[in-house]
Amino acid sequence: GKEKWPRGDEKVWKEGSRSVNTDVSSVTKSIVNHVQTSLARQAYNLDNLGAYQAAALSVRDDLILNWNETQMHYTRKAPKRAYYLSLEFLMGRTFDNALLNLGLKDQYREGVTKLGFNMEDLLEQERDAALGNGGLGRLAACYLDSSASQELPVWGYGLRYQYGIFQQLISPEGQQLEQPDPWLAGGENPWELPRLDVSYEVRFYGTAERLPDGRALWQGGQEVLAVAYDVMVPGCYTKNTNNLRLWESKPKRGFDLNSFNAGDYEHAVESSNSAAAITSVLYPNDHTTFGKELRLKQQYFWTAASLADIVRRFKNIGKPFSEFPDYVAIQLNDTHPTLAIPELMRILIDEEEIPWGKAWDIVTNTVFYTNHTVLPEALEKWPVPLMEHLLPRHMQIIYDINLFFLQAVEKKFPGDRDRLARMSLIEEGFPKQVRMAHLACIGSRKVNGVAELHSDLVRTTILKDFVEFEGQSKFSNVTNGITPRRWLDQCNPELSALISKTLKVDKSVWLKDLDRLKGLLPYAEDAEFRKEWAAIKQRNKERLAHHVETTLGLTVNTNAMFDVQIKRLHEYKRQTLNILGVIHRYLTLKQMSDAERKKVNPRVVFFAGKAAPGYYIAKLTIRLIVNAARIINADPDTRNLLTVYFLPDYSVSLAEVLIPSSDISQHISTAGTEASGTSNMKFCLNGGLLVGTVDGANIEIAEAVGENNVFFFGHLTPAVEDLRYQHMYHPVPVEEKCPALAKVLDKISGGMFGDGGVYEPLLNTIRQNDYYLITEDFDSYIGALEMVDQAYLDKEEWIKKSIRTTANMGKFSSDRAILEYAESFWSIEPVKVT
Ligand code: CGF
Repeated sequence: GKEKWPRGDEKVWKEGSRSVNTDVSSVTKSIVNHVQTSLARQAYNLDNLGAYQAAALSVRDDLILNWNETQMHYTRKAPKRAYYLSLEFLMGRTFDNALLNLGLKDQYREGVTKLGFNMEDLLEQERDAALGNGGLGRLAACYLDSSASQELPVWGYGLRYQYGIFQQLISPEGQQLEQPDPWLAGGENPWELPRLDVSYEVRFYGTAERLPDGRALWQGGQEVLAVAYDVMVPGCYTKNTNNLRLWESKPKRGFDLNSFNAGDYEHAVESSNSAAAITSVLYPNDHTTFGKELRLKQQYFWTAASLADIVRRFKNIGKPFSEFPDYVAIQLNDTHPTLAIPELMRILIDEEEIPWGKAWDIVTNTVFYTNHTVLPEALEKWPVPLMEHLLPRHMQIIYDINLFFLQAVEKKFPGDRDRLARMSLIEEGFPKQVRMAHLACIGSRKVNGVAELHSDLVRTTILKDFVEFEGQSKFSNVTNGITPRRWLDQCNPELSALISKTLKVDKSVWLKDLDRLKGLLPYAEDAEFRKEWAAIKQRNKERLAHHVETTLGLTVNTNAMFDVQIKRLHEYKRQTLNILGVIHRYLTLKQMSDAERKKVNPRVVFFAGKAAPGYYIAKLTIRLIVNAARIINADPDTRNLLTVYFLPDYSVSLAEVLIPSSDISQHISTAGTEASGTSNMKFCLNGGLLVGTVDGANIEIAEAVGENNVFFFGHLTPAVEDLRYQHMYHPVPVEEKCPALAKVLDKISGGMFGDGGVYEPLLNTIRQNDYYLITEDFDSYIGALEMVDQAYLDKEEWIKKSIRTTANMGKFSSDRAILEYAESFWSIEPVKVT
């Protein structure tokens, strides 16, 4: 039945309420209104930044309307919801994305033009929200976009860091320098709603006293406040606008009055600083954990606030806790939020007075865990003494979980002490450590990896014992995906338009049903279509060249093949292999006659990516790239044929310009080390071909687009362990194993790119035990690049490959991935806002 109007005159309310601005004149009115009132400015003194801010505020109004309606609708319907807990959300810019998802880009472009501005200039004003390191954080952002677009009731929970990932500068010597990214310093962030009324107290330290009834009393220590900031996440061509709730830490009472009275002003200010410090900075490490107390504090602060919020929302529905898993699914993005498991146990047992067994049932039916890496250095462990100190009650709960768990293991495998030691939540040693992946695994209903090969490796290596104990069915795979909204429609508008025109389908349809791209396949045979396709690639190259020219003052040869490797700097990703390959190419070119050189296809190699500030070898790789580029680009013999650029400060926005321009991109990790990779998908979706190892999602991409459209090389995963063993016990010098590589290394040592001594530590990683198998894969890598050159000579055939690649990328939409999570894990359904 119709709800009773809550207050006042319904008619007056209805007359006063507005709807989303959909025509140009209401858009311009709204922008002008924001210029005059929100910004207190006028046409006379309005610059691009001001115009962007006013336009953003205008879109923000629209988002708020949809967001409000969506949240109200979800509350009324009370469906089962899923919560995506991620310490990183690498959102990038919002303005363009919001306009496209709302279907308002054209109206805004026209409106902004009428007001005397250029849309592209305004888009450039926005600063990236860079609250993530790389793939894991960007995946979370894609999943939010897909959840909203598929009208799924999903919320994200994260932290509102004051400082996102550092800004990368490159010194003249080629050193990476880091600068803080105070992304909020510009004032208001139009894409978030501060919810100062939504806050929770979070406790650290203190004592936990066990009570006879199984509960415990945790008291004392430090209490801080978690305050909510809501980021609106618009779906594509739907009203559904989901929520990303980010927590900011605040001191509980602002200042400690007792300290003031005691004349201890400094102490009072200090404690407020220490509360604020919790969410001040994103840790800039991808794949390494350092056991820093502040990082553990961040993890607990965020999981505790999120769970308090989730439990409160559940209680509002008025159902008994036994039904909690029917209303709530919690996805752990990696082990970072694993404390959600003991925290939910603590809430259920200590606060809701639910007995242990029932509480454990609730937890293990609610929580799901995604693993993103099998690299040993990335598997999170926390020292027991630190846990005991910071979270005394949680440590008790972890010990109890471990006790029950090991009893069950012992029952199934009597007397197998090695197995117990391997599976325990506690790793023996000095100090003892809590193994977070084990805790995440046994506390979850399902565990998944992020690509087929990776999920197999999870099952057969790091969690093998757990599969033997709990059975196969708990362990599965969800191959990662990317949102075609940002990674095609937004970053490559011309290609998007060509696709709509060719398929004769509106983009609102195919962008949400990406398998429709298959309809492009017959057009690979159409010469006219190929011409259009190639022309768009060419214009995207020019767009990148223009960007490089305006930001770095460098001229790029747009007639060359664009060869791109952009990702975090890491030994396993082997940017080193790439730059050594580039130097090999340079040496080969140098030896050629003029006549031979005439036959060579020009190539421009782009690198971009950040290294963790403490990762010495990765930083040396950057230095080698920059210095090699300096010498190579200046050589008149070769510079028409080979140039190299390291583009500083890689970001989502830079990726949006780089990806559509690439002819070929490199995904060349040592087999078995890259869990999935997601930029590989972005390049292929934009018609770039891929050179790569048989690793991560490369394998599934090749299955989808056809192996003849991918350039594979290198040893396969099963060989890797054996090769490493040989390197350890039967080393063969590089000169013998791979003379071509040895020559390259000698040139570097000999000072071709500046003082060779600088690079010795990097070169020694290859000469000594070569853990990432560069010597083993070098020849086949060079072979693969030659195949690329060969294939590129036949332009028409290359374009066909490019078209077929895009056409077959439907599987890699994050819509497919999120629907797999929704259906097979979370059991949630779309709730459309009408
Ligand atoms: O997660 C990664 C990425 N570096 O953030 N991992 N972690 N941890 C993997 O290495 C990538 O292969 C993967 O694509 C990404 C998202 O699952």
